[in-house]
Amino acid sequence: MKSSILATVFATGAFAQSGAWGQCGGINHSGATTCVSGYSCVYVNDWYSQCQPSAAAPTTTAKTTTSSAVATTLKTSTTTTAKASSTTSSAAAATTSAASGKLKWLGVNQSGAEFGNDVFPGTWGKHFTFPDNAAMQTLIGQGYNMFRVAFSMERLTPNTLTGAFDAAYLKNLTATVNYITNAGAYAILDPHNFGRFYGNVITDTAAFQTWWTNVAKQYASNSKVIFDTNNEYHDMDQTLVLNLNQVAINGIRAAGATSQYIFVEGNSYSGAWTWTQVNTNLVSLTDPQNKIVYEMHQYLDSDGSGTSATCVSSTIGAERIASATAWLRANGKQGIIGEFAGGANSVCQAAVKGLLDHLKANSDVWTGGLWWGGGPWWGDYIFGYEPPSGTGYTYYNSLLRNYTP
Ligand SMILES: *[C@@H]1O[C@H](CO)[C@@H](O)[C@H](O)[C@H]1NC(C)=O
Ligand SMILES: *[C@@H]1O[C@H](CO)[C@@H](O)[C@H](O)[C@H]1NC(C)=O
Ligand SMILES: CC(=O)N[C@H]1CO[C@H](CO)[C@@H](O)[C@@H]1O
Repeated sequence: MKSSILATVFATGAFAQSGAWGQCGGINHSGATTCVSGYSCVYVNDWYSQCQPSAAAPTTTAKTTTSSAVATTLKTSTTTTAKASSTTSSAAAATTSAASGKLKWLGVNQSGAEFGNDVFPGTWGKHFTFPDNAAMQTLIGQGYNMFRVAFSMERLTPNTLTGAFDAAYLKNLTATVNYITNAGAYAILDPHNFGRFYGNVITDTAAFQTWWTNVAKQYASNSKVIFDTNNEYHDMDQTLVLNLNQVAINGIRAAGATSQYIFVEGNSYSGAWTWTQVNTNLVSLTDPQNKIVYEMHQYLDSDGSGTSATCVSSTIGAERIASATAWLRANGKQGIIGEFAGGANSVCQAAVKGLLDHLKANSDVWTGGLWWGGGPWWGDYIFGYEPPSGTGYTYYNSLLRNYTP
């Protein structure tokens, strides 16, 4: 489904100059090879060249200033300055350069509380469960410092978006969150809802803002909680995705939760590889606390869906996120790969290593990544990361440990 979106976008550019962040070259690219005024065609990888702001444009200076301001809260500004000045020379160069930076976060998605999403409210222990504290403790012992806790909005607020909490579900969710943060790690609250409530796209932005105010009030005093506005918006109006993210930020800050990071997600399943074709309008999101992190997801199978253990190539990891790296840097933003994975085989292993090396080499804009996925009910799932015997954990832990903060 992602490839058809790409085909459409590329086809429309066939007889014109490519616009800002549009494709302008690459193997089999049949569209425009020149860019609109103020943008230059920059090689990203063999399959993809992109219209990026021209080096000498005055906007570059302004963007660098923004990036330094963001960096104050996240990273040293020296790293940012060095990286920012080389932005337009080549995003691909960073792919092959030494992975010298340091990730702020490396962690694992935790599934369970969102399972059984065809049965609401469902039964604890049958349709859904919560993450296993002992398994997370094992991962923390290995150096991981972040968990993304998936849950279902329908189970937390069963009646309406603005309605009361289910006290038992909230209690269990909060117990998981507190376990993680008391152990010194970060807990991401991930309403795993794809921008929908009981299957319907959320269009009532006022209600969504209230939902977030109510939820954030529960966690306002815990600075190790991170709010993720929603998992993987898809097939939605692009302005609606912008608005839902913005009212979530507004609602969270209105709750008095002012110390926490907020992860925003994009349309088209928040894919990093399509970000610059789909989600560029999200650049205008604002946060009075300046703690927005752009959460993108990236799988390495042919359609990017994360449903196959076969990776496209040993270099696909870095290639698929390179254009997002350039976008983050040019706009002075911070990002995280909130979901990534590969099958237990040597091609995927090289691709995952390439992705992590790219994150590290570009740690002025990338804060880290989260493997998909952990949780007690994955069984022999191809990407399962539950200690001690999960397929992904046994194959990838020795590699990922090299990247823990
Ligand atoms: C380019 O197009 C040709 C002919 O359609 C095809 O055989 C080839 O696989 C394509 N290459 C890539 C990299 O997509
Ligand atoms: C919460 O967890 C307890 C076990 O700790 C379980 O008995 C209960 O059913 C759970 N309730 C919900 C709604 O998750
Ligand atoms: C790639 C992948 O595993 N995606 C998962 C995202 O989360 C939902 C809900 O847990 C799963 O059904 C998907 O398989």
